[in-house]
Amino acid sequence: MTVYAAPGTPGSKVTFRSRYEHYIGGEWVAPKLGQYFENVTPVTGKAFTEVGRGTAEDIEAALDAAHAAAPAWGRTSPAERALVLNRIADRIEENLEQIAVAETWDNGKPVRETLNADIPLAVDHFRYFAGAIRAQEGRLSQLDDDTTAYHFHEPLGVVGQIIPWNFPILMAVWKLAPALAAGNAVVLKPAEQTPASILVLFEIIGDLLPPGVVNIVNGFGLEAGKPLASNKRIRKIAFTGETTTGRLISQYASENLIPVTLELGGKSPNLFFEDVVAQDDAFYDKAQEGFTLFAFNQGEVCTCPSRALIQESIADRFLGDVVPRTQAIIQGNPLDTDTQVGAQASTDQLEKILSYIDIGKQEGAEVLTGGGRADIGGEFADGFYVQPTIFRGHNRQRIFQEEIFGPVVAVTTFSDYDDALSIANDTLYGLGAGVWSRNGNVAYRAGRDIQAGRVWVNNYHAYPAHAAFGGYKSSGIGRENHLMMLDHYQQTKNLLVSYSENKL
Ligand code: TXE
Repeated sequence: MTVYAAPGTPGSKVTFRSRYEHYIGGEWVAPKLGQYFENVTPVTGKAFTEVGRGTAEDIEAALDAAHAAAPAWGRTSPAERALVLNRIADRIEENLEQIAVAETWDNGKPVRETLNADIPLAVDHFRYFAGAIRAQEGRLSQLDDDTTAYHFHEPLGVVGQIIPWNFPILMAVWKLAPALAAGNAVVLKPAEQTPASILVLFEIIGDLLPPGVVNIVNGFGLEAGKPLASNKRIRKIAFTGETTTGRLISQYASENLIPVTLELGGKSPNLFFEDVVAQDDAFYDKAQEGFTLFAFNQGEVCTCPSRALIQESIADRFLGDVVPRTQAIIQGNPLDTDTQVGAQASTDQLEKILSYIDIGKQEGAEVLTGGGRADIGGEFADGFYVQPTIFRGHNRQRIFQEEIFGPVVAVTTFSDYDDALSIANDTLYGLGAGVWSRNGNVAYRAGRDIQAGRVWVNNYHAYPAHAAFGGYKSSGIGRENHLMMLDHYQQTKNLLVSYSENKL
């Protein structure tokens, strides 16, 4: 067990500045209107720094810097860009603990996750796209003996990216790595709940990029996000956030006829077929662990397995095993490496989750464990902690249909395969899903029949860089991760060349 010291206290490698400005053109630039907003840590509920409150004027300054940098960056060779991305990955790795603690302090998630998942995955993402861009080739079609069609990949130019607060650094890197690999310059707006950790990251890696290739403007959705997403000077907008906000982003983008990629909400079903309990072995243990992952990252994950569907014949046995297992989850100081569940990212999110817990109770769903705010005590008394909560009810209840985005799972049962699939697909969303079965045919068939972009079969919540991730239905447009992501940040140039002296 290691308990990291709180940032700014003796023994901590992290000292946040008392005030952060925007990062524009490789420099720290004060907001044009001179306004700042407080950044609160969910760990203690106290403000720890203030951050520039961006407006349209700051977005324009960032776009000026991005446009100045884009042509030269776009002309660098894939090998040069790969070198830069690999250097960024190395630098992050060298400063892993510092960045992980900063991320934990900003977001509230346990340091065991930032140290072992968020930041290492960010490192791997830069390395993956460094390799992917070097391996990418154009195409050539031989139309006839004298005529050739060349297909080149070209960057889009300047792109906008809007980031949520649930994985502040990783969600930024999911978007930055492919955009930079493809040769674009970026203006990025972090979420107002978690603006600081990405700025700590750029204090560490900023010098590795030419000035203006990445620009960061903080601020609120309507004040800074909208002027970016609706700007005529971007060639693409990428967004992760709420489905209703995604619709707005799509509207802004349609005005300028630019492409969008959207990663939106989810209400992911996690299906447990009766054969999982056939033996009390490692597989059954793994399946139970797969159930408890609803509390991973405090449930603030767009693919949170927030609906568990259990075959009726095993429901009592399975719940009898997973309820105590959920109760054994260690919740506490996010800076303690033993802690498994930390704090919700913001006071708004805390209130939203608690209100859904009330809704579940009013709807008549049965609380099997949890069901309220968690009392961590001491210096954490004002932090934003919620008990991992299991409800049992039916799929038409609001807690089964609406995204809670907290450590709350709604459990129901199914009779057979068809019943399971009809409940699983009875949702607006289609981002993630889980299937647990020892029967390969059932697992494969369910994986294909569930309407979701990512179905984990006999595992859950793995996010490797080389597996495509994205939503069906109201969960989004486009994909992230995987080399197919490069398509979202490139356009195709076709040169149609005649080598004939006389033939038209
Ligand atoms: O999201 P928003 P919020 C879900 C989750 C959560 C709910 C609300 O259920 O409880 O959304 O969270 C920027 N133009 N997810 O309010 O508003 C905003 O500043 C341009 C799921 O934080 O979508 C922030 O940077 N930008 C999700 C980002 O959009 C705008 C992760 C996300 O904020 C804007 C986060 C506008 N008009 C929340 N309005 C996931 N899929 O993982 C807001 N923003």
